[in-house]
Amino acid sequence: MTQTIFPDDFLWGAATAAYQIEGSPLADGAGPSIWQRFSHDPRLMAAKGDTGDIACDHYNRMPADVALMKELGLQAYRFSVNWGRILPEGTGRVNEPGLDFYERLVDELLRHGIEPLLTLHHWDLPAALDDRGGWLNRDSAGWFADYAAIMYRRLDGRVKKWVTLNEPWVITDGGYLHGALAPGHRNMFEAPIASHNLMRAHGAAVQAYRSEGAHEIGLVVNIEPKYPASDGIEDVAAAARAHAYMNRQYLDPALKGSYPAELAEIFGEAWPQWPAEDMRSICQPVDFIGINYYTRNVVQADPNQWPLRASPVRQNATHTTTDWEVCPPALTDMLIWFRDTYGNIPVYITENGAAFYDPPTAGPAGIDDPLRCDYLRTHISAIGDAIRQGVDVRGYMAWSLLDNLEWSLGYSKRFGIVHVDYETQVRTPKRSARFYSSVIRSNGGNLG
Ligand code: PNW
Repeated sequence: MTQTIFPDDFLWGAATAAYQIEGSPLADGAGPSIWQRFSHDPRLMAAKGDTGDIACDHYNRMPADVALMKELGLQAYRFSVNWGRILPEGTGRVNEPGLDFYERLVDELLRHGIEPLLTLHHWDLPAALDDRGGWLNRDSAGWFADYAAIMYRRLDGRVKKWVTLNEPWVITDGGYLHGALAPGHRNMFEAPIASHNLMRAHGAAVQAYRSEGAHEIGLVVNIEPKYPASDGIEDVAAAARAHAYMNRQYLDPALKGSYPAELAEIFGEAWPQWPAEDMRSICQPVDFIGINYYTRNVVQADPNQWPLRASPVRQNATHTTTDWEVCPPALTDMLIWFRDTYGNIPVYITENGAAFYDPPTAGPAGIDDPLRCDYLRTHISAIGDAIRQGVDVRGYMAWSLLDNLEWSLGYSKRFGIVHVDYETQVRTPKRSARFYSSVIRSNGGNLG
């Protein structure tokens, strides 16, 4: 038995999101989401024809999927709730069969000794709310807090770890600035408003939790460290802008109550003056921050790049099939930066993983995915390095339990530690799943 730096109660798990795995998006009275609309629109969806209609059919196969989690030895499972299953119109009337599904999921997890981490919103906004302006409507903070309170009342106690939003940066950058993700807008004036309302929604849901719930709640952000391509002041300033835009835009208001000054520089006249009262309502004490880490960026100044005036410089390194550089040491750097900037708030790595091509058929030992095994091993080691330097990391969730719908890129990008055959819905653990099981069994003592 080798030594481990991971605390005894370190939580090892895997993550998914509702629209990416569930299928049956309109079953049992659910209302459509913006992803239902977006994926069915060939003008918007990059992977035309791929939708969440069936996905991994998890909605119908949930008990077997939980049994698989148990077989792999997972201690925790991070999933998200599709808001439109609970409130088909986004507000008002509650749809009991939708609530029942998540209640059954939570009970099944607990019966197997697996701790649920529940994300309230992972991008599938009810379409009915998009019709009222979606995240551009100031009322969205109240809509979200009302929905959140319904979930707290039903599940708090059984669920002890709650996440308000998954990756507000991706929602606004993809959904409102560049249009690659739902709802597919491309508008520099909308992006800051959507971001701000998302953060108001986060703050309102945390406040509602303090009156309804008794356990832990936090925010999940994606962090991508930005390194300047040279020591030149232009590149250094470009990296600082990229860092403020992607990494500090959400953490600063949530944890410090202010936005980075660079945002006004980036957005110019599209950046409003926000009321001080909004900033106070956003900056609510949280119990943890969830960090999703996939890659880093080396950044150079680029006057043609709208609106950041910065662009990434491709490195000579292994890249995943989503073209993300594999760079584990940047994960250690980022965790230390987080602690030094915001204080030693408990952190969960709520997503980390990689899309790689898997061999077309399974061999005798299953599906061999050496690059994904390496990715997991080196990134978990990088977290160990941060813990050794005093960062309070409490858990790790591999992205993803299952191959699934990679949003606008469809089913071609496989992030799963478990392979899904989309014709038969057969699940086959890849070698990375077996490797990860051994990491869990040894509490990270087998990393070498
Ligand atoms: C995350 N980026 O998305 C999401 O939380 C998952 O639903 C998704 O499947 C996973 O990562 C893999 O992509 C991200 O451009 C999308 O930096 C884009 C970025 C980061 C995270």
